[in-house]
Amino acid sequence: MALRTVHFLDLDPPLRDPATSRVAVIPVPFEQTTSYVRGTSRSPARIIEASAQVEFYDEELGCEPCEVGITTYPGQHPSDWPVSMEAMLERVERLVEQACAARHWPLLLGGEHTLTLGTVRALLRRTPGLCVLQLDAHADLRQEYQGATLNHASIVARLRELCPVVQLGIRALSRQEAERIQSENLPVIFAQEMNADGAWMDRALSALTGPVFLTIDMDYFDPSLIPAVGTPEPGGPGWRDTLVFLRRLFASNPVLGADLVELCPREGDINSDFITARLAYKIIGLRVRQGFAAAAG
Ligand SMILES: [Mn+2]
Repeated sequence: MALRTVHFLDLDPPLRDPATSRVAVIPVPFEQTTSYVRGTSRSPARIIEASAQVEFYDEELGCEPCEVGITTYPGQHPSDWPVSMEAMLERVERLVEQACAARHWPLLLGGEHTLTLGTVRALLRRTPGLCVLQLDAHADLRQEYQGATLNHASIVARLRELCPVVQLGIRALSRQEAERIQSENLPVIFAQEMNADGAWMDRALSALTGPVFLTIDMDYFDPSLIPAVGTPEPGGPGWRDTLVFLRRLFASNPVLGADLVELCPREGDINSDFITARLAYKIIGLRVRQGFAAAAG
């Protein structure tokens, strides 16, 4: 099927002009190491397609965040991308550097979770105190998985070699991962701790030690909300609590970029694609509310 929309929100040219846009949507349709249901490489194109149906007006923010300009980088299709992991990571690194140099706030659409490593490498060069906030059902702390050290199930183990990682919504992990979390006292908030009193939000926010890169594996959400993921895990958080938390995050911490990864679109399920597009725009709106400095940012 030919996709109708190649620009996030299907914006008109003035609102997606790279020269004036403050936000870049960067598609990364890379998939190599997914272990259960495959298909996340189709996700960037499907999210962008669904985004054409998202309202420009944000009812909570009371504005149209797209007025800051949102440019969509090319490369939505898997055939546009290299097949090797290292080449993918190098390209992601270069694109994020390019985005920062052009004063585009980067929002990456995956693709498998490994791409986060390329983004974090690029951002760390500019901001050595960076820390990562991961929303995910899975701890992803395996030293290696299926013979590879660079794998979607090992991504947080690799990120932790570079910078602190705070983990939220975790509810699937191995005994070894659980033991590591305990013995190293890692900042992990399990889904079962995310009670209505909201104390987990304070804990998560106080664990962040510097400017934040936000990575959201879509399997973080309960599969009743987002069924289209490769490895669905029951008992996940919902939309409203997560939005309350993200509002607090953006109100209290500089957020230098974000990615949404591991959506695995399915025929007949438009909810997952649309909700992911909506989340992408919500995150852009929250970033817009933080404000962009006139000269740099
Ligand atoms: Mn996951």
